[in-house]
Amino acid sequence: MTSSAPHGTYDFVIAANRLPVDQQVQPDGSTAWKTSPGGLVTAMESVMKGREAAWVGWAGVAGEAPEPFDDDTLRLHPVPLSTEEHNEYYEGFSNDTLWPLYHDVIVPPTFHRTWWAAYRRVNERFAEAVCEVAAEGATVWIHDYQLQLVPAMVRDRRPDLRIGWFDHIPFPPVELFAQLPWRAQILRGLLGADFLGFQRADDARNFARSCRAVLGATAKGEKVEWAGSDDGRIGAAPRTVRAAAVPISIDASGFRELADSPAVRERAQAIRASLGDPEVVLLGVDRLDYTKGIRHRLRAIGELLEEGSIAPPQVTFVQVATPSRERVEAYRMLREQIEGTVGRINGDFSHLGDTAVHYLHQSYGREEMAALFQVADVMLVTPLRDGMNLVAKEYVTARHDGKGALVLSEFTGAAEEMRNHVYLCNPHDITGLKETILRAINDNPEEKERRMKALRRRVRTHDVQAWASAFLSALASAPERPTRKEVR
Ligand code: ADQ
Repeated sequence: MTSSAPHGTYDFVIAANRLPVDQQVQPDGSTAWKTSPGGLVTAMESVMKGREAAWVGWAGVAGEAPEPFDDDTLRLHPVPLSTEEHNEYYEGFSNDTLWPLYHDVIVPPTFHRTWWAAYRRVNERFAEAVCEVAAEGATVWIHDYQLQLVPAMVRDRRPDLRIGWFDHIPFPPVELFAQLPWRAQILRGLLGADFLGFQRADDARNFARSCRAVLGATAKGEKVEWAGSDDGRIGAAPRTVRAAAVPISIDASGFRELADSPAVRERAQAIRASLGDPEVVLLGVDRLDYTKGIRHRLRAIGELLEEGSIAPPQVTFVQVATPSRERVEAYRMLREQIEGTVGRINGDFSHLGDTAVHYLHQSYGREEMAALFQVADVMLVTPLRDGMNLVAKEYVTARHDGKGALVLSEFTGAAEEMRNHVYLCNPHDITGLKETILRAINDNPEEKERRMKALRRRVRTHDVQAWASAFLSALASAPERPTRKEVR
């Protein structure tokens, strides 16, 4: 198929809000790019081998974008965002409209027409950049909720491309999604893809049901068919797409190797000693986000301390809360609430030298995270809603000693895969959560090891490399399912 837009030379193009690099200031004052470590980068490395690949994304600095440049074998193509666009498209529409709406409206979403206008404009810019770098017939993989209009915007310009989109966060039930004033435009934007990947089958079904209810599309099994529209707006052409679950994972072998290193083992011992060698360490590690259920967790911990079911120095709780989206009001309020609660708990239940809750509002390197996981006798992953939750998968991968126990919320994508071997909880049920935490502490060691072994096997065999190739096989054969042979 031919089209009029100019073509690039890259046969594999990734589009994500952020480029996988950060600008760093060198000691001499000059700046250099440093690859940001992360599962997505590792996953992409595994599928980019032997391909001419480009990554389109924002470089993380508002204002003029740097010229496209090469990082090893990957072409990086920065998309500029002004400060105002960053405020309206990213912090506004992405993080204060879509994020709360897609996470069960835990806080109310904010709807502003100016934010929507910025979202559309920035999505358009991403689409133009994708078309500029993509070769004839290239495969394009678009990531996440910040770029939901890009699939149709790219297809309108370049029908020769094979377009996939992956949703890292939940897709809400239509009863909530329908609140969005721009719901039809978002669905039309997404239907520009050939394949839409979700964390859970329920997310894919929510999407299909929304297409039916909002656009009048038909949905049979994993296929969504839309007759199109003659209004000439973005994404007007008839479409048949496939929407299905492809749960994301972590670079299990890389993380296992790191966690198994002598340096990390030593660090884990040092951390345990610095906590006063407690009998039981409870750990939570989350971005400081209202979706992660940190307030509910603290409530449960506070009550357990009050009842005397747990007490320092024998039992201590470490909560790492990674700084996040600090310019969005809901996040500022959450931080105040959490820090107030931690202060009250420690005021009531800590003694000199024995802290009930260790609260760390900081970011750490991978080694430190792996060491912390090894110290955690019980890991508390209790979000109110979470697309997947990679911390759960990292925790079990770090436990090369086969010990530890994972308390996991049923409202995470991870629970779909891990529910049979975790200590499953409903974080809204504080009494139930307390019981589950105590069960995870007190269960017999053989039972814990049996569970941990099964969890470790699951993550080892379903790692991020397997995720990326499953996604690409699904994309290549969409709207049909790939045959067994096609799944690499
Ligand atoms: P997040 O909401 O960011 O991701 P999660 O999946 O848990 O949630 O990933 C967090 C990552 O950050 C983990 O790799 C973790 O180790 C790391 N991290 C957390 N705290 C840290 C700290 N203090 N220092 C250093 N690293 C820290 C979104 C969705 C999830 C989905 C992922 C991937 O919200 O549901 O699982 O994308 O699709």
